[in-house]
Amino acid sequence: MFTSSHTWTAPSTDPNDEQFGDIVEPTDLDGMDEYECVIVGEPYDEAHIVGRPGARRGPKALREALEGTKTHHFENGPVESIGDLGDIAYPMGHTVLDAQSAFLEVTERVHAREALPVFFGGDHSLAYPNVRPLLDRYDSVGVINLDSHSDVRTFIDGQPHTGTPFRQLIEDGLDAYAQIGARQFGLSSPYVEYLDEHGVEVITAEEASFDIDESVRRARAAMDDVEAIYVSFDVDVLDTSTAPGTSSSEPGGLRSLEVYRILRLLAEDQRITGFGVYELSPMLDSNDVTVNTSARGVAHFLSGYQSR
Ligand SMILES: [Mn+2]
Repeated sequence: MFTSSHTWTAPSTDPNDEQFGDIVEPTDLDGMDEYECVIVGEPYDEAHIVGRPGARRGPKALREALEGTKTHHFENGPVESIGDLGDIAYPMGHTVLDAQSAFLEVTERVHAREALPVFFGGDHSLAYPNVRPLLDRYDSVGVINLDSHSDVRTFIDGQPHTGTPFRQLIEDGLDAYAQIGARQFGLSSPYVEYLDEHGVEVITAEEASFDIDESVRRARAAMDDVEAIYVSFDVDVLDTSTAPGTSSSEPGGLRSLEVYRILRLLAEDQRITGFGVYELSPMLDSNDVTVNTSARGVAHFLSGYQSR
């Protein structure tokens, strides 16, 4: 079910340094509840019917960047208690529907445990299997998606793809959906109508950049009545200049500092039950800027979560 994909080692030779490579430990389904948060790699990118593949290399790149990142946050202290389940093994060459079902069989077992799953995608079609088990486990569930795209498109040739996961979840009964980072001129009118019809809270990148805390307040307000919240971090929420290493990079996006504050504040919510990073494509990257920026985003989320 899992392949162990990475041996965590800290590159620093200074004995005073503590990096994620020093603290992340391999674990399995039976042992994962010894940790507060557990990494789950998902090296899959075959849902790029629209867009370029390459996100299958995201989990490895995220682990490598994170292991050399120091654990200390000035206000929250050091991040600790992180396990790594390894990667969910799935062969290539199947339909996206089959892939989502196969991932779902594993994510159901991960969500059945107490530790917070931290999914390292992979393309954004994985948000469906990563969130779907929560709909059965809680009375009401909301998603806050940091993304330039809304991902509520219709199927193509009967298949889901990277642009469909939140429509799939809404149709399965997702109670609340908020998007932070939507781009002007990035979405077609029929999809805007769909968002309006389903009461989705859309916070543009411009609004988020203008007032980060107000944007977080709006996203939280949209989650007012839900019992469980999943946060999805599609790295293309970042501006093209900060994040060229992603399939569908969009201009007019957020800076790294803005995304870090949003992630950290959202993670402090007591109802957080899952987190995922998506669409990191190292082959498209320039000087590892997207990889390093995204890994630091993971650190901020973990820090916020552990400060609750
Ligand atoms: Mn996106």
